[in-house]
Amino acid sequence: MNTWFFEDQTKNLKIGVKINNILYSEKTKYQKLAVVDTLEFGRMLVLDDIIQTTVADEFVYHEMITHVPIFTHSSPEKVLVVGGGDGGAIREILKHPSISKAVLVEIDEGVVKASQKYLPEISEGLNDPRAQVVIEDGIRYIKEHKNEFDIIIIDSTDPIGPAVGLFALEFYKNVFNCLKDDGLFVAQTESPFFNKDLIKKVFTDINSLFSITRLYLANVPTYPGGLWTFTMGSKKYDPLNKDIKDIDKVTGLNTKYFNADIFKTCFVLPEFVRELIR
Ligand code: AG3
Repeated sequence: MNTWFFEDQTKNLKIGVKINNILYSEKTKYQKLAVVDTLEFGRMLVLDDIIQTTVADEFVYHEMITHVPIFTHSSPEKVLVVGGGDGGAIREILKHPSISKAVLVEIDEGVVKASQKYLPEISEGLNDPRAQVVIEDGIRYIKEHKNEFDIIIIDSTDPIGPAVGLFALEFYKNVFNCLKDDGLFVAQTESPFFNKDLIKKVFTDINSLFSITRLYLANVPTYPGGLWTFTMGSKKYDPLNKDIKDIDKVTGLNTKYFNADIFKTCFVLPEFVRELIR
């Protein structure tokens, strides 16, 4: 078979992935969902024709969206993930023994179900007794919970359709209020090549609410441009002041991307990215 999946990464750029077969597809209440078996990246979750994660490269994104905020905080116990129905972020969070509760709020139950069935190596953390899955609109959940979480992780889709509200100032205000007094949050904030205006706006908005705002980078080969940004808003802890010797002492994380040196260097930005947040 010689079948290809294409994602329009921008109006003028596509990524093509050769596929073995389509394992599952459905039209959920919110979006088109598919799990596809690819030759290069293994199984891949696709929502509305956009690549969300693949078995081969998911570790980069899921390790970086979780371990960076967790090590920035001194002693997190309660973590909330908004979106991320595949469960990859929850799996990483629960590698930390200090975490007593990890709540996943995903709007689309179809994503959780398909991931549990077809992507067990990504979703396995959802079976942990410390994990709680809530099928609800994250925007509403955050509005209704105040002063509750040490860390919030916004593991959203691209800023189109239902996810637009997850990149809005109004939402970040509610995130601020949902966090404890020393809380912090991280959002995935897209490509520094193709989403410049979004990154600028999000950074400015977060910076208007939180005393510390930091942007960091990781390389995810299946995302547009590869280079990917994450933006952190923090009430008290600054990752730049973290003593990375503490990170080296932690064992058992079994990460493939994240380590103490990466914690330090992911905040080192190339000139064109610095420019975006100046
Ligand atoms: N969240 C989606 C990141 C955006 C990918 N964008 C794209 N391929 N155009 C990832 C969910 C993984 N838990």
